[in-house]
Amino acid sequence: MSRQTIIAGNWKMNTRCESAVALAKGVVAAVGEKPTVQVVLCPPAVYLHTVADAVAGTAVELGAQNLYAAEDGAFTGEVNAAMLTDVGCGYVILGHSERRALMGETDADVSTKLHAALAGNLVPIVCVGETLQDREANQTEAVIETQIRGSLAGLDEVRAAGIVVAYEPVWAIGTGKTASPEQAEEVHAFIRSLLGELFTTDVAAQIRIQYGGSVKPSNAKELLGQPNIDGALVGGASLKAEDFAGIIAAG
Ligand code: G2H
Repeated sequence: MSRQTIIAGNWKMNTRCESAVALAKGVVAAVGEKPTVQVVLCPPAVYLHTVADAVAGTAVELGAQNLYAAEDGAFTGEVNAAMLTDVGCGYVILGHSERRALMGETDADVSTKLHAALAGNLVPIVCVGETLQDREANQTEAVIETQIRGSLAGLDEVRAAGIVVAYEPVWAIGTGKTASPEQAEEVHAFIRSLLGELFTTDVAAQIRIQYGGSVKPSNAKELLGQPNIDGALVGGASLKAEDFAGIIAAG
């Protein structure tokens, strides 16, 4: 089963109007007209529209960093799936460890958002990952299994095939520490076998699993060369077009 590599830039809470446009245009220039990998930019919500304009008519796609799982209504400060598709998003990151840690997002919240994303025609990028404490206590697989089962609760096989999972070990996020290709591959293979249990092996073989956590041009090739690593969710290194381009080239 061949899965198209997907490289997504998670800009987190960075950039301003001008720098967001410059960065998006820099990525567009680096990517060219027909990239062999899929490239998605996830700017802050307030700049989605601006970045949508900057990438319009190019191969670069747009994603959001979060959504609120409700129809329009009295939800001050929130943004729903319909609004995200309205400004051109095709993807949405869900359950990033920063949101889990800082905003208290639970697996149940992620599952609710997942269904809202799918109902709104957005491809969810569902993030899971263990802390250093979990890893040192040999709890990596148990933690990942709980997150996957909870975050994907209620998902049927047909829709499951189209989602993206991002494995992001919390200890590797923004720390400069990267999981070794072997460490990452071990967890990716575990996730795929778990997805096979939850759905079917055929569906599991279609689901793309990205690695995230201090991905940079110097480590991307080895990570992306692993059989179960189908892309990267890139934070810090997505904020410089040349670094992000280096990662795309490695895919
Ligand atoms: C992990 C990643 C992007 P960074 O959060 O999602 O960030 O590449 O800075 O570790």
